[in-house]
Amino acid sequence: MIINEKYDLPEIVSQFQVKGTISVVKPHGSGHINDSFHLQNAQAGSPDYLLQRINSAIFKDVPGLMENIYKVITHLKSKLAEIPGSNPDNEVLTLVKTADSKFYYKDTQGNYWRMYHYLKDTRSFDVIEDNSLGYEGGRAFGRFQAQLIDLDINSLCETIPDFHNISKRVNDFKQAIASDPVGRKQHIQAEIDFLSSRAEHLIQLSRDVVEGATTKRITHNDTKFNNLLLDQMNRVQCVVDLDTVMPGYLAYDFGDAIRTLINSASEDEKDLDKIRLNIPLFESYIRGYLEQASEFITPEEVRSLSAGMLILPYMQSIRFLTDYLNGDTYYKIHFPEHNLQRSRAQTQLFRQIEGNLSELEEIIRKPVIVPST
Ligand code: GN1
Ligand code: MG
Repeated sequence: MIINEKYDLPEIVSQFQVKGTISVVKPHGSGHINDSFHLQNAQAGSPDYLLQRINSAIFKDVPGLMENIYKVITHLKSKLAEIPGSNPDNEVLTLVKTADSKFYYKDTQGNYWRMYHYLKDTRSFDVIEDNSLGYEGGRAFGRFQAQLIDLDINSLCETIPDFHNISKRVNDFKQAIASDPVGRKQHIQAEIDFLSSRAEHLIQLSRDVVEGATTKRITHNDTKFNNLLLDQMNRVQCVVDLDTVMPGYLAYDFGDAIRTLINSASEDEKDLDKIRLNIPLFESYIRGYLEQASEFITPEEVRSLSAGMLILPYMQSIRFLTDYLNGDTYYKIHFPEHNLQRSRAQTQLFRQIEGNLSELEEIIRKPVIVPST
């Protein structure tokens, strides 16, 4: 029934408290780090499941990570339970326990696994065209942060330390350039020079406007638009990918969401001319976001948002290029120069945002008009 070349999936599935009979297993999603499988249930009335192998080379403390996710999910569900008409199990992920009541299973090869209920009839988008989706996305990530505002920030561990620390990312980049372990540096001097030319300014910006001026909150830290599951009416149903929910800065969640949403092309677009800014989508995101965030966001945090918008595509570009220089050890790649192509696309996006920054900042400063419906 379930055949996979790498993993003994029937054995792994049997470790979890699964109802019904799993008949079909399909690889799922476009994540760069973990492996995901959709388990289809043959028994009517029993749920489908999402089985994930957690990449423990990257998430080094899996028990801590799963503890975080459990706390976040429990908190979000309790918030939704207070809202009439909401359905916590549809709108927040539900973990499946193992036979010995844990939230992860370590197989005999040392791989870590976890399982969620699969949310049927939902979809996600890598590239968005419909402007109303920007508003939906902004509302969803704003509400996510708002709902976590009263969860104790000290109760969560850092699943990846220094995740959005730009100084650390620049240092890693410099180290990769210096050691050049697979001899790729010589072909990408122009890319290295451009990125190096912006490093000091962005580190300073992060110190002055983000880390030095605002405090940490519980943030998502991977606010790609495709981490939102939409229902059949294209309304956001659920925020997913909770692996990096931990203390962070609002500016970086905002910047990472804009990075994926404002880009008219995909994250790894080869044809750089296709990478343009979708300003109406940006406008609708900020409207949805501030509508939800207005209940907690400070003036300093609003001022920090544009810094996040510059820093995140830049940081993503150096992360991809660092991995390219290191021989593609971090992100999954689908062809040999994939990380280089990703980095070039993110640099192009960064250049566009940098070139249009005043216009974008003007939009952030516009007063938010809350729609009547
Ligand atoms: C990784 O695996 P995925 O696609 O959820 C990465 C994010 C990057 C993203 C780029 C733990 O996320 O930080 O923004 O790729 N996650 C980790 O698409 O490094
Ligand atoms: Mg992720």
